Amino acid sequence: TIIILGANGQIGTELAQALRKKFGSLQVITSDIREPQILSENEIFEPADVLDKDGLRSLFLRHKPTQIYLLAAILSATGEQYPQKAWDLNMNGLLNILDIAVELGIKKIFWPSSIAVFGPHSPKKDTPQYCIMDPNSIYGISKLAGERLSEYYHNKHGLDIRSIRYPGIISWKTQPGGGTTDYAIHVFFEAIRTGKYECFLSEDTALPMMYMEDAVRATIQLMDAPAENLTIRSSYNLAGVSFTPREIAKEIKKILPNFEMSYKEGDPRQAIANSWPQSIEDDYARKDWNWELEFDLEAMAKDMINNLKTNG
Ligand code: VAH
Repeated sequence: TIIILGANGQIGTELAQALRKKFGSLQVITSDIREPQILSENEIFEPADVLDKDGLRSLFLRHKPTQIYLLAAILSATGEQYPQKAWDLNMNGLLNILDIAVELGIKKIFWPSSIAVFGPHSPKKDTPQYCIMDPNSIYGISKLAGERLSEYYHNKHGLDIRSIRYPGIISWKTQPGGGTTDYAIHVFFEAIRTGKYECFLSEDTALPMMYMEDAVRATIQLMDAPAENLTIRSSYNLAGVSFTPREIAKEIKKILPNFEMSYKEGDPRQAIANSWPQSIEDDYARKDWNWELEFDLEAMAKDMINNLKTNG
């Protein structure tokens, strides 16, 4: 079986659906500190706190998972409000899983990193896999430390842990919680709901993003890849598609001509965004596990708006 921790979040919700489809509902156990809003027949949920090591161990002993996805985390903007809590959850949650995975011999682990591992001295454009990394948000610092730990556990204990440095992820099924890239989702919801949006990032702030369908497909593809093909056990860069608020507004206007975007200055998320790359390179993911992006900005905007109109 597979256990997804932090399964009620933006990525967990859709990854759980995809994994249930691939392996069958009874093979996928979702877990979170909050109860899920809806649980369909045949879906198994177990409450768990990733900071409760004994609780995790007994959950794993009961279900004997072969794969674990650890998605419980505090994102960049919330992390700046509660740095201690973010460090504690992001670090100790990961350490608990790494230790129990080694102890119980769990076959494969997935843990997400982020482009937030880069910082002001990293190259801003086409940021390579290996370069100076000086993250200055507590979220980025915790992700970089987590990457080092993952590689360490792989080298030292042979743990098969796999990871992606996700760009900002855009989706319509579940709202994100507390990130800097959240504007690129809110803008769609507000465009449909009110026809306008006040953006908390400036119009020229370019950031790497990715549509959820691509993000889920990448995750499953990486988890399916033969271990011997993987040359990176810290975390793989994934480029996605880079754009600015101005560019996304223009794309939305093509479909919703009356849409209007305005900009609010002085939001603390701007400083976080300024410290991140504008675009990144993903040659290792392409080479090691044949990664290929499907959704560009235009395809993403079309699909978001269609889905929000019909299902939102
Ligand atoms: C955040 N969405 O904004 C996350 C993220 C690349 C960004 O990891 O905090």
